[in-house]
Amino acid sequence: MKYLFTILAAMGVMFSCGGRGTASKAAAVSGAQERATSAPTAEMPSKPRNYTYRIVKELPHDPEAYTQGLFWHEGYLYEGTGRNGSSSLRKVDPATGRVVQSVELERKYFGEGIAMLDGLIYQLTWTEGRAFVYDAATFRRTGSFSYDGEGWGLTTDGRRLYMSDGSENIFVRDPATFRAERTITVTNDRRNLYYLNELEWIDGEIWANIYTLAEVVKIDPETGHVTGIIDFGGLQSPSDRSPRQDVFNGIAHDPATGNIYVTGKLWNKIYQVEIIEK
Ligand SMILES: [Ca+2]
Repeated sequence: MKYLFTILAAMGVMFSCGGRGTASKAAAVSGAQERATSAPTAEMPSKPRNYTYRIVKELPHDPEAYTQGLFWHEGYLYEGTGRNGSSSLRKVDPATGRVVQSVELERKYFGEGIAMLDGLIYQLTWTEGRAFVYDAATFRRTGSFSYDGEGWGLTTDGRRLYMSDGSENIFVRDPATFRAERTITVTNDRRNLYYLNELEWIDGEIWANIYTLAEVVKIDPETGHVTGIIDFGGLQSPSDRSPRQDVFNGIAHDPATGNIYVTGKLWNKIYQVEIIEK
């Protein structure tokens, strides 16, 4: 029942805000409803731990940035933005929110998740089946790969790329070829978990936004089991909300400090947060 409610809530958000909701997304919701009735997998994980958060610091965020990818590297936030005609890769000074380096995507591309590995930045596109590769220092495009299906979130463990496509699957890809070597199917203690969106590799686990929810799940990359659920409800104060903003999206982690940052599409702030077990 709770799952049905979640699906209905997701549909409501999708069709009311119009963000990236399309006919294909509606079809995905319908498909997920059908799959939700299928039998659970044989080996069910234990119940995930529940977490909440505390805001440590509020940072400025460009309210025109439709955040689709976010990571931290050596004192800067890197952001991939979406929508046709306003998709970009940008390097941002976190203290001021100023964009210090950027490159635009051609109008036909809708930018999605980003990740940095071995001096290169990879950027997905939503339905165009193309991943762009940039020199991380110059933002010069050095190549691209094609892939099947949609591109949503992207992260890395420092060796491989981990990519979501809005389904319950995360694909482990070879950064040299973009070939999918392994598929991680994400499950909690009751069912498969769909709409995995923006990703972040944190301390040996994959953290994933669930599309349309202010919720992040922690995933064991070996088993796909959800080990924890972080509820980010109430993150924004009412005065920080704007009528045109879209859903919660974007997780970044600074491995040097352990700091964690989250934001949303067209939000005016990025929040440094501490995660607390309930
Ligand atoms: Ca991220």
